[in-house]
Amino acid sequence: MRRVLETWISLLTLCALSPGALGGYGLSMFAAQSSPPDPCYDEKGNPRRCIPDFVNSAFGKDVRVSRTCGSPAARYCVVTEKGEERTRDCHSCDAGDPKKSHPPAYLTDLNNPHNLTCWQSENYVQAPQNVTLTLSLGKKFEVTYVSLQFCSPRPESMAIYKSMDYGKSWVPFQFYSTQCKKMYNRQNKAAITKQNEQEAICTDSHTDMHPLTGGLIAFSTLDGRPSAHDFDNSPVLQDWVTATDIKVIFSRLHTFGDENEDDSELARDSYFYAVSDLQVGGRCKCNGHASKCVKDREGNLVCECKHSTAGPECDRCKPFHYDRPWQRATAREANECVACHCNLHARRCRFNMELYKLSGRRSGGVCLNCRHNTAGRHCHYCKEGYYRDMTKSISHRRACKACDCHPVGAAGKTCNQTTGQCPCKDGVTGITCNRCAKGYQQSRSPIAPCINCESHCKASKEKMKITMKKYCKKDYAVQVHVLKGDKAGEWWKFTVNIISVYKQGEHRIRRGDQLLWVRAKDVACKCPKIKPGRKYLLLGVDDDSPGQSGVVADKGSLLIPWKDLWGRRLRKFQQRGKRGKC
Ligand SMILES: *[C@@H]1O[C@H](CO)[C@@H](O)[C@H](O)[C@H]1NC(C)=O
Ligand SMILES: *[C@@H]1O[C@H](CO)[C@@H](O)[C@H](O)[C@H]1NC(C)=O
Ligand SMILES: *[C@@H]1O[C@H](CO)[C@@H](O)[C@H](O)[C@H]1NC(C)=O
Ligand SMILES: [Ca+2]
Repeated sequence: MRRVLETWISLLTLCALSPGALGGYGLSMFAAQSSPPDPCYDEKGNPRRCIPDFVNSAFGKDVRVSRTCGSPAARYCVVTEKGEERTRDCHSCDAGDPKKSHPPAYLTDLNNPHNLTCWQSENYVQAPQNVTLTLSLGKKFEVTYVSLQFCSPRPESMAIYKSMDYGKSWVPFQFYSTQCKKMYNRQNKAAITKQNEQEAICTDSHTDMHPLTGGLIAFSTLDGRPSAHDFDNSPVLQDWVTATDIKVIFSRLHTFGDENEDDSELARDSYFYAVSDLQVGGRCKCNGHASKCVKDREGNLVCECKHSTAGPECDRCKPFHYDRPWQRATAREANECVACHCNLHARRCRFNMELYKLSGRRSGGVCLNCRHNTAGRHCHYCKEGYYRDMTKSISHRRACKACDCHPVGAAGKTCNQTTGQCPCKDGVTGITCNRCAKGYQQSRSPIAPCINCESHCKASKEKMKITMKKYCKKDYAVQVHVLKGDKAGEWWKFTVNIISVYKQGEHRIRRGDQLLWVRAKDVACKCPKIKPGRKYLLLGVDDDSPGQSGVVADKGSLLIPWKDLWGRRLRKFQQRGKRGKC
């Protein structure tokens, strides 16, 4: 009977929890002789669902029991049936004598059918009859069955509870009673529908009297629950079978009405609970991301997580693998966690649901603290002030180079991210804006470091001829000998000797040494072109000189290398001018 039941339970388990797992485990058993392949990956290395072995997770574990016989030592009698006759076989339970003790350890020791070891409670006739067995599994398991093999008659009323939080709170798994309503306020054998799959039911199916002793109570967690065949897609049932702890409470003995007989003292000696084997069949819960559970450094049982998952149940993604949300593996999809794409420039990232949805549920990772001067969701471009070095891949540590924009020549510090081109001021060129463009002259002005002489000097193009018209237009006309020149900020200050004065305007010009002021810009563009040691004819307009004294020449002035034959011509102009011919 027991063997048949176990087979039935195992089959149910395998069908419900791991479709296809039979084949998988069969394969790995054959391959185990060489290096065992990782069941969490296929031959090509692709991730696939993997599940720890089905085990009796109660085996060898400590069970806390509220009442055990033997302290003090007490008599108990075992009733056996031979045909119609019942006989009593009496012994002593003595916790101090190993041969006569029935400790809780016998609940989960090796179950040898030829030498049954039984835990046993005190004797009871009246209430209180509650006896509690509490078992901690040490971590979350997906429990397929809870079974108890009795040495005594099976209890009349009994409840199985589970905890998912290490014993902080308990929820009922299953009730057994001949009086479901009275004992547990539940209907006998209530129907389970899709709406109440996570509800414990009460049943009297255990009350079969045969055998009187040695009977089995086995609760199959998924039996009769509609979504059991679609376990992968039923979070409700996945939750229902999950437990960290199991508690069994025996609430009423089976007394068969004996307690009313004359020999009640004798009857009392045979009223106790005794169990030879408590089993909790299931798999270490790893959500399809581990094929085994191991002890960690602190001695706690944990899943050996694969598929880039982490946590005691592989119930989250491991750090830096947040490109999509964590999911349980199914038979069809491994649902492995995916690393964020950060081009080797970030060590941390976070998940963003909005981006994930926008990407068509493909990618939602956002890199944090991009290093190596990169920026962006995937650290995939260069941050402000840096540009891509196209000779290196984007994942290279030196993929981004500083813009290095010239402090004077550039209009800003941010260059074009692909070309590295800095924004240059007018007339400035070069990647970093470090030189003047063709046709431009360096001016040393920080505002306009390069000036276009061509347009700047337009007015002084046809300068080499001297006419009466030109003579008339200007305020003054002098012959100068340039002695030396000095830069003075925006200006050049030339010391000149005024040789002759042909014309003058409001500003009086005397012969002899004078200062001649010319804008630096004009000198840079060579309009006028002026060199110390040479003599020039200078025609200009009255302008306020930047110094205390002197004349000003600008781009509108005419500064023409002196030719001796001009002396006579200018005298003529001078006389005509005086006659009012201008
Ligand atoms: C039965 O099991 C008990 C406890 O493990 C042991 O002490 C005893 O020797 C066993 N008896 C036989 C016959 O194997
Ligand atoms: C016995 O256990 C049941 C639950 O199975 C509980 O409701 C009841 O209060 C307990 N009785 C005593 C006396 O502890
Ligand atoms: C950067 O330079 C490239 C190539 O000249 C150009 O296509 C792009 O528009 C520039 N980007 C910016 C922001 O100016
Ligand atoms: Ca045992």
